Amino acid sequence: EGVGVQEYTAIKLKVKEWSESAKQILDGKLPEGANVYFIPATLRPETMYGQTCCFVGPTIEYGVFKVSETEYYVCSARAARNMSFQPGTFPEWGLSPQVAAFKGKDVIGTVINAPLSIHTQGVRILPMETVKDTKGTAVVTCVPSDSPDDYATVVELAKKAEYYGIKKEWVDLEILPIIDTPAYGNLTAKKLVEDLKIQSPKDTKKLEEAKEKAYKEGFYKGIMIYGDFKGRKVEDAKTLVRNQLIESGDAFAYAE
Ligand code: A2H
Repeated sequence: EGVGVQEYTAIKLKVKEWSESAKQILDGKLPEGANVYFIPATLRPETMYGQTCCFVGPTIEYGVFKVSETEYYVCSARAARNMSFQPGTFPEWGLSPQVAAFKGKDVIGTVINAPLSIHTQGVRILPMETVKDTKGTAVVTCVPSDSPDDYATVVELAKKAEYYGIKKEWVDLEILPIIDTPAYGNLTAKKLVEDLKIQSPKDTKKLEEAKEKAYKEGFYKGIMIYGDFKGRKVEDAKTLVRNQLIESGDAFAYAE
């Protein structure tokens, strides 16, 4: 990753309904009325309209960390530690310990609210084998229109829903066109995954290429075709949507 600092936006996805195994693990560990958030780190806040689910690594260990009397965040211990050194996230770190732990697989099926997403009824926590514990918060919000990794994973999950222990309808949500690009149209990730004949999320080399192409084209040549900044360049919309999400309390800055 070099010496540069990566400036992420951490989005607050509020839990609406825990999976059955999560309910058992969390029993008695959270106060009545506590709000718990999964906090994916993203480089593309302007795409949040198109969130269709949120990924965790099934074998990764997550903690539930107390932020205030009423707010708790789900992320890796590594990310929580990083946040404790950044202003504005954990004001009382040290007094606000980890209250619970679970594996990603324990929370599959949990329903969360994804800010700005057109899927306002809520989206599901789903497994992604390629999530890294060493990057961001180890939680990844899924935008299949613009992220080749996300698109390849939802195709795989839909194809083998039973194998992954999920319901097909959890993953089979409408893919919203958000950004139009000269080279790949308005579903950049789908187009690149198909053009490069990417067969699975494990086609790492081809996915690297798709990611690179999607990012360059989307970020530098893309035009927003959805949301409050429709008609604006993606380069400009990124900051505008990020600021909007932070102001509404639905996101915060996270760097590492
Ligand atoms: B991005 P960089 Cl629409 N493991 O957000 C695997 N991937 C992770 C991760 C982890 N622990 N933490 C974050 N990510 C993903 C949106 C998006 C992203 C779009 C298009 C491209 C894209 C929706 N998913 O990233 O290695 C997150 O996915 C392409 C690079 O720090 C995050 O932004 O450069 C991005 O990777 C961070 O990757």
